[in-house]
Amino acid sequence: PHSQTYSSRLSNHTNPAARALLQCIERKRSNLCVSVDVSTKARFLEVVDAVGPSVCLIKTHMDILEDFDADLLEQLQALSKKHDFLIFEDRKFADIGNTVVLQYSKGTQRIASWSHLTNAHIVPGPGIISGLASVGLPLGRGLLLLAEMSSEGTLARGEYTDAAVRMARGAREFVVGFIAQRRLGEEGEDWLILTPGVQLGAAGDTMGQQYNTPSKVVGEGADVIIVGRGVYAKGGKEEVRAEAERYRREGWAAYEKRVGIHK
Ligand code: UP6
Repeated sequence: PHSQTYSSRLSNHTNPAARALLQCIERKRSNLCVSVDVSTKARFLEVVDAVGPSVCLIKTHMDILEDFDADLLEQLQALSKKHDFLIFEDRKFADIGNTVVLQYSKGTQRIASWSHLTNAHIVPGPGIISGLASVGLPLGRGLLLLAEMSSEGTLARGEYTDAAVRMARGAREFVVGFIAQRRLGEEGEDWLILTPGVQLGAAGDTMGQQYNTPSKVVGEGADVIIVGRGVYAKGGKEEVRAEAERYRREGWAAYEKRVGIHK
């Protein structure tokens, strides 16, 4: 998959969310996911509307919103249709199967009802995947496993990362790929690699986050670059829009270089 185009990889995927993501990436010439980590509904919708044209995916942490309500979800879904992007709730599930079933399908957020992709830590073992799959598969959702993290001192490395890949192999129809810093899996396997810790012009923050550039991570195997503060911290709607477009262009150029598309 490393040197294959997004469209040629479509035939490697049966999961509806993975397929929709690959198709959206090609259609919009965007491998950019913006992580909208803001705490008010008004700012959230402003940022999503501003970056919408430039992204294939919007990543949320819905539990950050102080004024979360059903209308916010409706408006997010309307923007996803207007701008043509998918939604990824970065829930990082980490509990036993029975509990994650409830967290994924119920509560105030009912994540499974609106989020095309979500993710999980592998710490509990494969039961977490069976639990989430029991809710998500019938709805056509997809799951990413956290195989690596961007933060300094992460324990998700080496043998842990290998275990994540093995666990994914046991649930291929639902697990579509990984949150990781580089391409994972063997030749002949096709996992979607989504990579956070991406920013132009900053090495990290004061709490352990570590940044790489779009070109670095795409070169290492990222299929989707995840950018948060690099995009939305810039200020007003126009600056945020321009910044998203800058990351989209950078990410796409790095992809064309990786697969050998020369213009
Ligand atoms: N995220 C990471 N690193 C990981 C996994 N997830 O940063 O290994 C998430 C964070 C945040 C976003 O929870 O929502 O990606 C990164 O935001 P930033 O670009 O503002 O640092």
